[in-house]
Amino acid sequence: MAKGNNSEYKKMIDKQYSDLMKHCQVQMEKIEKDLPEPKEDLQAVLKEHGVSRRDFIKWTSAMTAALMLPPIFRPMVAKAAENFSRLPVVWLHFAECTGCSEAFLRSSYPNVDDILLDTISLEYHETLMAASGYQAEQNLEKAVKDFAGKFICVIEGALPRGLNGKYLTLGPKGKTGIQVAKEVTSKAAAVVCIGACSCYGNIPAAKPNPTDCVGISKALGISTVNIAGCPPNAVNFTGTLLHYLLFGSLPPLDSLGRPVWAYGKRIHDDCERRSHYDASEFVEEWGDKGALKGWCLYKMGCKGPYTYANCGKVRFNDAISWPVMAGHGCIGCTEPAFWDTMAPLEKPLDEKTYGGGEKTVDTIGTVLTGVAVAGIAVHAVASAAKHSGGKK
Ligand code: FSX
Ligand code: SF4
Ligand code: F3S
Repeated sequence: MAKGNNSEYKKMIDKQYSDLMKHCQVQMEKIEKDLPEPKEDLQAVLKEHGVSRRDFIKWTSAMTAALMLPPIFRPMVAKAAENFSRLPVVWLHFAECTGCSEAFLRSSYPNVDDILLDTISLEYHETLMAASGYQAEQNLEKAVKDFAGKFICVIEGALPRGLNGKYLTLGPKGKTGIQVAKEVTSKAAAVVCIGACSCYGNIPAAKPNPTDCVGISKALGISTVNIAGCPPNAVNFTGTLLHYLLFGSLPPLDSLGRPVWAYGKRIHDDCERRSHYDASEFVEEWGDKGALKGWCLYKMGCKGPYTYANCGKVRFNDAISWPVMAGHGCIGCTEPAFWDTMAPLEKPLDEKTYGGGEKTVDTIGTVLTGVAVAGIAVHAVASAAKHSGGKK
């Protein structure tokens, strides 16, 4: 590129970032005006858990990069984290195993993301609250009324549609899950689905699906942000809420409702065993010499080539490990209907359907990438006009 063009380009980028920064400052002032005072002093809570200022700064750098923002946004990310406990959250549970809440809340060595989740202003959460029966129902009604249009509705679990929704009833009045979900989501600022069950139906919807379970978006006909995974990674949830606090809007989503910053690439693209895949070095049997050497798990059924998520980058349990690092292939848990479409989980997919095993796996991946990218582009146009988790 000619020198003149270079400086024009730099000017354009600088202008874009300075506009984005101004937008971010306006949004954060608005949030400070509109939302209740922080319930917790984050710096004090971090200190209590032994997280140093240095660790927090390191975390803001990593989160800023993960959200695809330049380093000048680090102080804003830190400020958004300090505002985390201002955001009122109503957390609903439907058909699921509660593994998502468990995964988020039971960390023996909590990192900044876990601590942020601890400070969240939970106005209602069936697993954690002491109230039950009529009192619980009143708490829910009060939270929805007091924070109408301002709270984030987080949902775990699928909704059964069979028997007019009666496979799942809740509370002393015996409301169906569908009724409760409609009442609450219609008053929320945004709906965030946690886990593959609320996103796409998952295990409760696996064949033969006798209760006709589906994900929230499909059951209610609304747009949802889908933090996919069974269970998902806490980082992908905290990052999405931080984006909301920073910009007053949800992050761009792919065609399946997943935030692009977290689900924009395939497991296969960020995998530490990828060089072995490229060199055709495969584990052929559990515990063989390839397994000992950390070779590729494709022939043991790894579905990384068909799965979009950042597990290899952010890992789990304070970034200690992730499925492929632990020695088992990815089972595709961030993809819709993976129990049915990715089975058998420890064998490569049917070659007739998917066209010829590992030789063509990248062609399939490229085709799938093309579909997802087209979805992202369509969503970007739609979300520019809408920019919230409201009705379709
Ligand atoms: Fe589903 Fe979550 Fe898997 Fe379990 O709530 S995503 S079955 S880990 O618990 O919904
Ligand atoms: Fe990694 Fe699985 Fe891809 Fe092999 S097939 S490189 S183990 S993601
Ligand atoms: Fe799920 Fe595969 Fe990640 S199984 S946790 S998407 S590595």
